[in-house]
Amino acid sequence: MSCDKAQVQKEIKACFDLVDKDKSGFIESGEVEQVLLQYYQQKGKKADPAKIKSEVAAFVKDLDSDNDNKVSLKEFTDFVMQFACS
Ligand SMILES: [Ca+2]
Ligand SMILES: [Ca+2]
Repeated sequence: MSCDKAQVQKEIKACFDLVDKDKSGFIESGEVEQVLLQYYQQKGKKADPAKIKSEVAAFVKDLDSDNDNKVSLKEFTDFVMQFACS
């Protein structure tokens, strides 16, 4: 797979904007929970809100390098880039 960084960054931004429903410029844990709940609903699976909450908390903790409990576009991009261009 080729790695066009500009293209990957564009896709990351589009994905970020999709999750950042309130357009605050940050992904908050509540927004990720909404996305996961919607995903489970679409798949017709029963979602366990407590399980989702703990999964999202772990996910945000992983990405949140400055510990403000939300994920900036830069944190999100840095994280995805590790996998996208290796
Ligand atoms: Ca937000
Ligand atoms: Ca952060």
